[in-house]
Amino acid sequence: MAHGGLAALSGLLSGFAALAVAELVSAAVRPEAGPVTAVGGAAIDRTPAPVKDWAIRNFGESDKLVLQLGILLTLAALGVVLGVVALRHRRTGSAGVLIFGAVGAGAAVSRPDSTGLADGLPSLVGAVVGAAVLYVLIGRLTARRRPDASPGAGNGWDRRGFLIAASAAAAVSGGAGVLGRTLNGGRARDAAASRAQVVLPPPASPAPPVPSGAQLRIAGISSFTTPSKSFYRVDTALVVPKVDAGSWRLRIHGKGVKRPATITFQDLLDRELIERDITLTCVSNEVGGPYVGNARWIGVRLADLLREAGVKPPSRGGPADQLVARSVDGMTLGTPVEDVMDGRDAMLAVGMNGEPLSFVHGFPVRMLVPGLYGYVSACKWIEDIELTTFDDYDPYWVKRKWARKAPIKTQARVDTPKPFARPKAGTVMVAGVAWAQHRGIEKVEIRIDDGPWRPADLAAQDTVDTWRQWSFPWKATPGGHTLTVRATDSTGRVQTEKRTRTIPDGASGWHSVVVTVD
Ligand SMILES: Nc1nc2c(c(=O)[nH]1)N[C@H]1C(S)=C(S)[C@@H](COP(=O)(O)O)O[C@H]1N2
Ligand SMILES: [Mo]
Repeated sequence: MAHGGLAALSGLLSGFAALAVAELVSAAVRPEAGPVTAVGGAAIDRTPAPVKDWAIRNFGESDKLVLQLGILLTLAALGVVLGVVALRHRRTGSAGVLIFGAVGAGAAVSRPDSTGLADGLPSLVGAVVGAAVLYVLIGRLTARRRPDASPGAGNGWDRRGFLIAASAAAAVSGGAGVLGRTLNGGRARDAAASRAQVVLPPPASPAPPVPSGAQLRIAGISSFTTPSKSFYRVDTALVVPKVDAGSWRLRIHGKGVKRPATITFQDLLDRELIERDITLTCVSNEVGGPYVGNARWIGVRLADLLREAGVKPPSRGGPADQLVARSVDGMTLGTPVEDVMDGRDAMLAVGMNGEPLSFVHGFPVRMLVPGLYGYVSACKWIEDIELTTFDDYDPYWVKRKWARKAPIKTQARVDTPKPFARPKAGTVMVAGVAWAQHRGIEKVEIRIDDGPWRPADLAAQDTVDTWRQWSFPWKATPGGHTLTVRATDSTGRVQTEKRTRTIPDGASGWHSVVVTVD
């Protein structure tokens, strides 16, 4: 191999050593303080909303995997470049490694969930080791052959010395990386064990059974209750937080809190639990999009906890109009105190579809407020509730130009037929779901091409906080057709035709599907 190639390999090995050592050190500090997680998190926070939307649209829920791969590929490319640079300027190459380590450390220390300067250690120690590896390897590559060198030595360089050093660097880094991974996995294993031990008590206030007529028997329609495994996931967490329920605490404090409280997971289970069907929707959901799901949640009424802490809603003279929920990964979400305390089933959920929350959906505890988009209400991995005002504090998404308040907009979606389907002429079942959480769906209408609006058949309504299925037996005639749907909520308001983007407060407009009837 030419020297240039070996120098590039040295750069790669240097990067590998840096990451592996960082992984090991992060086990002693915090797994989230590792450079890839920290830089990735910082990148997510700085990504402009349109790019984020684009990433979600193109990569869906693999967006985080794509980002991590991107970071690793970038680091590999940088390693190659630094290796080649080091061949001519040995110190500069190593200094480059140190500079990237400093960038990683800076990112780690400034993460919202950072615990201080210690979070910079994984990147720094990793970079020092990476820089040393590069320095030594390039030293072997550029060393002069000693006069008594064996015939196996290359043209003027210490081939044997290089091979030994390179193999040693690879082996030791590999070992450090595996050990770091294993140690970092320990916390996750404790959290998984704590989840396995959770037994959800029966709710004091069970949800009424889902009416049998709420689920239509039509192929291709969304199931009324979304199985937890296929429930959409939207969050900024590169690494899913693994929280041990045994050491979990929730603090309630802030403006107008007469009796600040710290609550354990067991405290929650010991209280009266409510069970409710609630349809959750993401503000990033496009018209017709997939980021909506309905589950049966079990948890504690949030308003009760707030009242016990002495909190009053603004309408009764309370000084705080915004509740800021904070998660273990530093996310902040702001919810109107009035909405949480107006009698709706706002809850701290501990269970989803009959099981403890899964890690991706917020174990051990998350917030839910029927009627509000997730980004202003549904804090996962919650650990802190602060009563404040909208004037005093802007949470994460509001800092990024999303609206302070965001009730869910009325929407209807055609689930079947799918876009560009080719159904046969005759009766074709058009069906889907409509939602207007906390108001309820009163009517759904269908329009074929430019024809008149005709009422769809509504499935039974579960509650006003859930979506509602609908269907329409369409006498399909051959040719291309556009099927458009719109809903009316129970206040009598018809879903607006006006198309808006998702930012700042949710997409509006009618969903339509184009099909060709054979
Ligand atoms: N900690 C945390 N909670 C969060 C988020 C997040 O990024 N971090 N995203 C919110 C958004 S935008 C939505 S739509 C819901 C999605 O919840 P799900 O992933 O369980 O469907 O979680 C909310 N809670
Ligand atoms: Mo969301």
